[in-house]
Amino acid sequence: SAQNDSDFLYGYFPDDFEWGFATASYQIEGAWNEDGKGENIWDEFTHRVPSPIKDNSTGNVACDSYHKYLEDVELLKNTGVNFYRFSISWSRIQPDGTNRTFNQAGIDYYNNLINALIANGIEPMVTLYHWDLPQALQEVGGWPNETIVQHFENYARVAYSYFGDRVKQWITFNEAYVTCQQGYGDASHAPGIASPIESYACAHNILKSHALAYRLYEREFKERQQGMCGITIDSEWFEPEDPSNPDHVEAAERAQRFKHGWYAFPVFFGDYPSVMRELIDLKSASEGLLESRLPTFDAYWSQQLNGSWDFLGLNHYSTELVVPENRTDPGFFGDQNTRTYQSVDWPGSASSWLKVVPWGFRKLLNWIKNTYGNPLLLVTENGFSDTDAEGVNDQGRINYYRDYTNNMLKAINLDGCNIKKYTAWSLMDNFEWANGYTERFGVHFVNFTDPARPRTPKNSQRFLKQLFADNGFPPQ
Ligand code: GBH
Repeated sequence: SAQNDSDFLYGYFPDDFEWGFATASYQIEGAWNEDGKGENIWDEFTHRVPSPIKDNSTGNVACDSYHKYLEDVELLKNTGVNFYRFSISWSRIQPDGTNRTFNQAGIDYYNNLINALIANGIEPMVTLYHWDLPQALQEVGGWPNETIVQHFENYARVAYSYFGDRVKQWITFNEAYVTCQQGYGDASHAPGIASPIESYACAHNILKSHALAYRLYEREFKERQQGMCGITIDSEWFEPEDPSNPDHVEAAERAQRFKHGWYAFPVFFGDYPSVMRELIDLKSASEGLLESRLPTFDAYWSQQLNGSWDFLGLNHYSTELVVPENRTDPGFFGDQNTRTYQSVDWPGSASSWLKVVPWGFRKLLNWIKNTYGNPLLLVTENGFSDTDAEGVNDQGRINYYRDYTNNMLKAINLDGCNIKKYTAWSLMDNFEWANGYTERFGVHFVNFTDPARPRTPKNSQRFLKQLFADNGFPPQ
């Protein structure tokens, strides 16, 4: 069956396939208040008392990549990558998030990093927004306030202008789902505001911001700089609990459209999935609301959004089983009329949500191919967590990478999916958001109790180095 991973596929990725690692500014940089950087929402969130973070930690120092970026470039070079995906800390270059402020030291930092990458033959891939909103913008309402859309376009212009001569891969947003659902839905992430309304408003303004940033690049930079701009959307694979039951199959498709389609349908088709529109409108009315909790795009915004991609970025980690369930709890989960869970038979990781289900990756890649017309897809994150206990002997991570990339190979070579890059999360252990330093995702071990933050290659670093060098799995 498709769910049987024993049929390992030997063979190679296409000749032009590229490999890299991803990180994010708040998770690695540290230097939270150095050289003119403004405060951001993760600084504010992690500094709350009592701490909302599992181990009470912060990203104040993290991997100290603000000072150690040349070492990071060495690690990348030693692993033989084609590219490096990192994100820009918005408040490092615009301390209050608007055109009223500008910080040359922040520009210098990213210029130095980009130049070091290029000097070592590593292509930079830049994410504009990986969750660290300037605090000043949060204080006027953050993503749910529409005025942010113009500020994001202005910020994008600064980034394209200063770095676009050398950066050819732009990702506007990393996982807007997490920004909106963890930031405003369950409030486990900054800014920690629980609200069934705000998460949809947040998504709406992020989508508009993406559209403006994409159109700006297309209009003023693309011809001269010859780069590409896209968005990274995260999704599990949603598998029906009982694939022979049409109601389960429909519920799984609904879950897939709510999670991935919430962001991707506007970008590919100019509007939310109709199943979201129908269900949320209906539920809003039955709650006695005068307007739907799901906002509407007018013709202008629909047009700006429609086709606002040169590639689709995908972050994928795990799979969920789905059953239909009539629900009345307002918000993203209740609105779907589904219940999801993970099988106890699936191997785990250090993260509660991350079960190892390699065949789900192949199914999701095929769903994307079929739903959006086989777009150019870049896998912008995929990875596995363990703890201090495993140290550098991370066989679980090796198994995960082997089996997930093998399913991607099947998706490309057997199913015809148009995938051109694979990005492993992550280059090194780092600040894992609400879970602090208790979960490790790196292929380099970082000692967070040592002020020098030494990085040590794990066994998985050697595994991926070989995979990258071979560009596949040489027939045995
Ligand atoms: C990605 O999120 C992020 O882009 C990256 O920054 C992060 O370090 C990496 O994955 C690993 O998590 O703890 O049960 O409340 C992946 C999506 C969002 C999935 C947060 C887990 C928390 C679930 N993740 N979510 S829970």
